[in-house]
Amino acid sequence: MAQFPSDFQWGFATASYQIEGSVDIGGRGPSIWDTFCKIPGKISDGSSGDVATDSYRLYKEDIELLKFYGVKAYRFSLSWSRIIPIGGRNDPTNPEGITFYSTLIDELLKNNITPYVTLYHWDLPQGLHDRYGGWLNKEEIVKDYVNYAKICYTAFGDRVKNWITFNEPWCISCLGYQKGVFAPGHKSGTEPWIVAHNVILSHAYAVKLYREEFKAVQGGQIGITLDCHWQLPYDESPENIEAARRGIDFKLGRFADPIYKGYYPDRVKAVIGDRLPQFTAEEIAVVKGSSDFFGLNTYTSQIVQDGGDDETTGFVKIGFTRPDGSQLGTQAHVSWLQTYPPGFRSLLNYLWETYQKPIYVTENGFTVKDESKISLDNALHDAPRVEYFNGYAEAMLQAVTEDGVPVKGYFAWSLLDNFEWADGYETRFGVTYVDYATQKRSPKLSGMFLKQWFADHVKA
Ligand code: PNW
Repeated sequence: MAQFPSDFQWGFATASYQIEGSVDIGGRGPSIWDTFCKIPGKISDGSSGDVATDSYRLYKEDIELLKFYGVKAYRFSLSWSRIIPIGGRNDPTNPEGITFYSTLIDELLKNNITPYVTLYHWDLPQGLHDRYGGWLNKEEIVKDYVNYAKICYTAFGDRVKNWITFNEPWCISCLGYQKGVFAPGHKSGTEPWIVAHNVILSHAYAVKLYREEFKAVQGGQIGITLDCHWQLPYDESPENIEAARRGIDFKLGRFADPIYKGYYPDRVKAVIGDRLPQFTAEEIAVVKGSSDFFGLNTYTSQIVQDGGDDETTGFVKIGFTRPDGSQLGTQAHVSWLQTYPPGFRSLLNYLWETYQKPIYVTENGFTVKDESKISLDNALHDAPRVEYFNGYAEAMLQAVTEDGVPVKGYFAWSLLDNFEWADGYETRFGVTYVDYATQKRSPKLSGMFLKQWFADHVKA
């Protein structure tokens, strides 16, 4: 049987605002997501992360679950406003918040689970948004983010050896500042490009600091996580083949090309023109080569056609229907996701050919249609999620063992059902069912499946 090498990492991913709750406990300051959830109509079920899976209090239960699934690693994110409640470089830190994460890290290590820590998974301190416009203000935000990163390296870097600076800059900029469906809910043609630029710079200067002041002593690695779905042209027409390339550049290349190659993609420059900020020579020298690995979040593939009016996609129409009317795969609870494992293998090959960095799949997962509406017993028998993970895990194994792509780790999204942003709690991505009335956690079949699959497919 084909297997991954023995040092292959696997586990589950979560994010602070989606699981912690306790938003005004332990000295935490508010984040832009606390504020955003209070705007009527923004969250489909009117909910928020106020309680979520209550993991700030129940983190030991979460670690028990991780042990039960037999993981080697766990990816979670830090809440910036738990560590620095207002957020800025001259604002006080919160010792209680630092102790919380320190204890979590110790407990993981005690159980032989390697922490993979994301510094920023979308919950900007509200204080910085109010003070100077948050991600829109280059001079301030880069310095404040680097200061926050420094506090984290200092407090946790003796034990944390795997750092992820940002989760999904595309979602931060396009969903937060262009479509307005994520915090802070802006709708603008210029802001997403400014925000994306400032996120790239914040990432790069935080990596520079780690490499110059911490890496030699702490010996860790640091990189960024980008999100991308594989794009298949609708047909063989030159316009649609070109649309698929442009779509990948607008989703991924706009971040990956500066970071791994040192420049914005031509296809993006051609469309965005002078709305695309420029890097100074000094900045681009810091940005180029600023990630030790390729962190990838991927959920689906898309069938694309030239045209439409959506700049976030690069003026590419996205669907799942082939010319003959057939669907790409099994439809998930959310409209943007269908199961298609071959696209995952293609994407892994594309990333390795294009960027030549070892890959960590930092998120991959599925949400079963109507899982919130069926009985607990039926929800626990999540066959479509098992089918999804089986297909994606096999595709990744083939990419590694047959195609030679260096995938080093895999984190399924998610350990638990949790607060699914604008979709609230009805959309469930967990391999563990959460009864929100009692906070009782129950493993689903998919969790059991992954436990067995990785036990079988990673060399001892
Ligand atoms: C990711 N899309 O977000 C996030 O990193 C997670 O926090 C989230 O829970 C997970 O995927 C599931 O949605 C995405 O519209 C948000 O294509 C939106 C999209 C993809 C991923």
